Amino acid sequence: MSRRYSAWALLRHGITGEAWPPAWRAPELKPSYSAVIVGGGVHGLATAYYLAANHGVTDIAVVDKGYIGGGGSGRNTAIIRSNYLTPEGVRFYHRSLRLYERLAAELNFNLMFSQRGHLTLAHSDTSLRTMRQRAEVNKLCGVESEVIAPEEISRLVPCLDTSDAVRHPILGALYHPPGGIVRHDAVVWGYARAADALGVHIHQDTEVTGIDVARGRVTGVRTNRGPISTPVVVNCTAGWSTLVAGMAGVRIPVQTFPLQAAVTEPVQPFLDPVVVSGTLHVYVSQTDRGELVFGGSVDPFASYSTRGSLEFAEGLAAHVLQLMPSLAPMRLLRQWAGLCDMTPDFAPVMGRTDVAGFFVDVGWGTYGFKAGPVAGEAMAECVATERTPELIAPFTVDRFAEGRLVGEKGAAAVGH
Ligand code: PYC
Repeated sequence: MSRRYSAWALLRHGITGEAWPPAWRAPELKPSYSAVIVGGGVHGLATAYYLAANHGVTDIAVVDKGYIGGGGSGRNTAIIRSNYLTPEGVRFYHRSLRLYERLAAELNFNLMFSQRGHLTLAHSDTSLRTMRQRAEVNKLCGVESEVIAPEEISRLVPCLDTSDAVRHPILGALYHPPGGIVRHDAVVWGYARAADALGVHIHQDTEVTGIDVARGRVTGVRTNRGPISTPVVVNCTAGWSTLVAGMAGVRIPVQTFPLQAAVTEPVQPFLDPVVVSGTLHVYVSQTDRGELVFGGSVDPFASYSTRGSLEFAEGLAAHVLQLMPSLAPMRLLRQWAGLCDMTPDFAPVMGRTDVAGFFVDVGWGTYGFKAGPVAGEAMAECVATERTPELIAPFTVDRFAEGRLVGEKGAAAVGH
C-alpha cells in the first residue's frame, strides 16, 4: 500500500478531517501527445495503463466528454465471467478473468473482486443443449464450467424455485465457479490512478468534436478545449462509438440500445453465486453491501436514453419472483440504463482500421465491462507494435466484409 493510503494516513484524515490528495492529477491539456485515447471508461484507462506499463508509452491523453467511468463502466452490473460459446470468445474472456484475478495487487487498489460462481439456468431442452455445448468449449479452452442438475442448483441457491410447479421449470444450469462480481468504480479508479502515476494525462469534460486525417493518416483531434496534434487515436467509447469512428471516416456496423438495471435495498447476505436466466430475461447478484443488483435484456428499440422505465421494473419484478418468490417483500431503490453498442455477431470490433493511426475498441454489446483488462492489454500491444495480437485477430473490422463472423449471441446473459 502506498504511503498516501496507509493505515496511519487513514487515521490522520479521519481525525483531522484533512482533505485526501487527489488520486489523479488534473494536468494542462498539451497541444500534442503521442496518443489520444477517446473514452475514460475501463477500456480507455486500461489501454492507457498497459501502454505505459507494458510498452513504456507514457505521453498519452485520455479524454472523456464527461467524468471517468460515467458511461458503460459505471452503468453495468459488474459481472465477470469467461464461459462464452465460441473458442475465440472463451480464450479472450479467460485472459480477462485471469487479469482481474491479480488486478487488485497489480494496481494496489482494492477492487473487491469476489469469485462467487456464476449459474446460467436452462429452462428448455434447447437451452440445456447450448449449456452443454458451452461447457465442452469452455473445458477445451481450460475454463472451469459444467452442467449441473436442479438438486445441485438448489444446494447452491436455496432461494430458487426449482420445483416443476412453475411456468418455466429449471432443467439444469451451466455452472462456472470462477465467475463473480467486482466493484466497477474501483476498477475505473484503480486504472486511472495507476495510469496517472505512470505519467498519463486524464482530461475529463473534454469532448472530441472532430478527428483530423491527412493522406490516410490521423494527424490530430479537435476538442471543446482546443486542438491536439497526435499520430494515434484510439476510440474506446460506448454509445458514441459510431460517431467518433465516423469523424475519422471509418464505418462500423453498430446499433446502440439501452440496457436497464436496478438495485434493491440492502439485506443480509443470502445469495452467493450470480444467477442468470435467459428465458426469464433476468440476472441477479448480491453485492458486498447486501443489495441485489438486477438486469435484463436490452430495450427493444435503439436509443440513447439512460433513464429507467416502469415497464422494465414491472417485467423484472414479475420474472424475478418466478425464480425467487421469497424476494416479494424487497423494495427496488434505483434504476438506470447503460448504452450497448450491438454488432451483428455479438462480438466486439477491435484493432487497426483503414485510416493509419486510428484504432477501435468498440462494439462491446453487453460484454464490455468484463473485457476491460484484456481489451486494454491487447489494444496497447496493437498500438505499440502496430501488429494485431492473436487474441483479437478474430475481432477486426474487416471480418464483416470477409464474412468471418464470431457468433457469440448464444453466450449472452439474457435473450436480445
Ligand atoms: O454477459 O454477463 C453478461 C452480462 C450481464 C449483464 C450484461 N451482460
